[in-house]
Amino acid sequence: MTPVTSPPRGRAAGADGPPDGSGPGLEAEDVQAAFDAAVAADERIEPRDWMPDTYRSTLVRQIAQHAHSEIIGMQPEANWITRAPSLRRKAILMAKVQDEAGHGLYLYGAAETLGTSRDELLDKLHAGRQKYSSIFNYPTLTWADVGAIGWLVDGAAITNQVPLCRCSYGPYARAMVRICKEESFHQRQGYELLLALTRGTEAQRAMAQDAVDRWWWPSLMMFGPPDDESSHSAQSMAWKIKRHSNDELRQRFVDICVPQAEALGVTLPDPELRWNEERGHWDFGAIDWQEFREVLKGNGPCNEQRLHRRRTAHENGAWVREAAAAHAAKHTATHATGHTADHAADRTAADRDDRVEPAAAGPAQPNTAPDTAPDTAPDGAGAPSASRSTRSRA
Ligand code: FAQ
Repeated sequence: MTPVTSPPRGRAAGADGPPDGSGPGLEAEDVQAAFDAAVAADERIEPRDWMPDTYRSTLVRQIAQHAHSEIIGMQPEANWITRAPSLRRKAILMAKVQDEAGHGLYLYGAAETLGTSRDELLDKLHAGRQKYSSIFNYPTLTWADVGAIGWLVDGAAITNQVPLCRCSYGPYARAMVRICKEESFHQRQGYELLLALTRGTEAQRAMAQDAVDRWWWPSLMMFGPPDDESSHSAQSMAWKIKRHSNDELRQRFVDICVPQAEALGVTLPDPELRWNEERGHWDFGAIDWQEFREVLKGNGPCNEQRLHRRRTAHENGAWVREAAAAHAAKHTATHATGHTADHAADRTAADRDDRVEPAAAGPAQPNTAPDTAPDTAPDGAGAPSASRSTRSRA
């Protein structure tokens, strides 16, 4: 493991106190002040840094919901893998669905750095105690839905998630860099799929339009409730977990989609859509928030089916987890009883790749994406952040 060259924020150099900063080095006000200063200076909070309990729990809540969305989100599109119209489309769709599983893994890994386990989070999902995105409770009725999901759902996901590449919590921000790159590809494949349909036969054009009609409004709901009903936004924005409000991102998404819909040759199902010269944005009609609330309560068209399928997949996968655990135990025992030259070489290579110290209580970092990448993310809005080694610490 790469040695930590500077002490984690919130712990005095050389102090042996607990990682919450309450040890021999610093007073509670000092660690809070160090945390506040780091957030104000746009520095990253890392797993071993002191952080307020509510910051930690907010992150666990959001990252867990996000991770659950990625893996539940595999279901609607996986529904079409066996019926994809060509080998090329099937290969693309399989790769996309696999990517979503990967996103779930990065995100569960990021949540683990906060001291929670993947098992615990999955138990909460399966018990209905944690949410996943409302969007995945709608059915995929035709092949065109695969295109509409790529264009609109992945498009909304990117609009929401690119700013998360600059989230104040390091492991989440770094996971988002890679996720956003892949989501960009997903969005383009959806657009290209719809374009093929709108340039096709009359029946294909009608199928594309019908899919857009059904996915447009639920996609706008993905951004969350309106700002005046968003319980977490103000605090999450103060902590720089969220960088923009729900309504700001929703508006950004509408502005991006209107010209794309025109280029595609589809109509967005909103008679109130019109350009507002004064605001410099597209005005759009009222969202049915009652429908959103019903979906969140579990009454969407597919809530029951999605959770049932997830629980069944988890139960059916028990033997894989047991086999993996047995393999890991065997591997650990081999290491304990004597290093072969090969094992030692493997370890050295792995150590070189561990760029960031893991959480004191949690497993290793979810990915090794470079720390600087979030600030070069596609929204281009990020100021460069201080690197771990140059940052001044409490
Ligand atoms: N669905 O106070 P706020 C994807 C809940 S990934 C369900 O505004 P916050 C990739 C919210 O949790 C899509 N629940 O909350 C893909 C809270 O409930 P709680 C997922 C929602 O956290 C593509 C309550 O309402 N993306 O699509 C929703 O500040 C294709 C009050 O709301 C993320 O998770 C909703 N739409 O803002 C995969 C991105 N909206 O916890 C497969 C990260 C709100 O108090 C195929 N998350 N709620 O019980 C975020 O950016 C934020 O969490 C928001 C919500 C913006 C979603």
